[in-house]
Amino acid sequence: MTPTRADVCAAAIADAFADDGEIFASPMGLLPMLGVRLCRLTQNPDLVISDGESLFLASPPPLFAKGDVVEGWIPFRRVFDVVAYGKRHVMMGATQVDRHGNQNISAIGDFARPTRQLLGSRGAPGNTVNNRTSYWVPKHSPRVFVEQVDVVSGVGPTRAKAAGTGASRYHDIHRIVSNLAVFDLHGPGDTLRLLSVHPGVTLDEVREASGCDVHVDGDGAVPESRLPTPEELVLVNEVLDPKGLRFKEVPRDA
Ligand code: F8G
Repeated sequence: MTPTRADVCAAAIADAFADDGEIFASPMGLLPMLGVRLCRLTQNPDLVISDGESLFLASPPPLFAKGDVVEGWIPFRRVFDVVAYGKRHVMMGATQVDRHGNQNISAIGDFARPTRQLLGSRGAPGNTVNNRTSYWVPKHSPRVFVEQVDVVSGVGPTRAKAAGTGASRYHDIHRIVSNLAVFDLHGPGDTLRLLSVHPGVTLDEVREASGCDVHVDGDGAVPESRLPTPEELVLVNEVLDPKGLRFKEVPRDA
């Protein structure tokens, strides 16, 4: 089985949850859900997963399929409790994400008269100051990776530190995974740092697709994101996503 770009993204997302231990994983979106379920079946069997609505599941079902064994109930009001005490790693989307790790899912343009109204900030503020938080970007482009977001929904490290220990003590933007590469925020001054480019993607392509500077450590040689193992490929293709739903988000021929 030849790994596709979507499979590489799923493996990169699984790696982002690999060292979390027994916490509540909250993937928002298709590839994040696939990567979290892959991680639960391979690297982190202690990861607590849900059906994305209100049920904790004993084992990860295929994407959008009903879970067979329910372990618990987690309605929205209880999610807020979990958000408050932090045993959670959420991977949200990001309509915009900037060089300082701020995320926008709220609106585009001037807040008083936005050119586009989006989802709203939802759980992003509380997530980023209380829990480990990661982002998934299915279409890496200069309008997503920007110098400064139009509205701060998810808070980056510099703003969290400026707001004081209440906002910075548990702040942990862990990974930003896009269809081109993997990043963290350990560049100079807590800025975007390129960790790996997906196989077939060049550093120049990442730079051209980013509307802000991207820090690269050392001499500029960037590792490649790892390929999924044969076991992971079987799990993705035959167990978790046999219908190939992941290709709706990251095309098979990417
Ligand atoms: C743009 C851009 C851009 C898009 N720049 N323009 C244009 C300029 C585009 C379109 C138009 C629309 C804990 C918790 C919660 C909960 C818990 C508490 C959360 C209870 C749950 C509920 C709650 C947050 C989770 C996410 C989703 C983040 C995304 C994407 C999308 C696409 C996939 C949904 N850069 N981009 N445009 N939610 N969002 O040309 O213009 O804007 O664009 O954690 O909720 O309250 O708290 O959305 O947008 O993580 O992932 O936004 O609407 O389809 O159509 O792409 O074409 O109309 O002209 P979309 P899209 P036009 S945690």
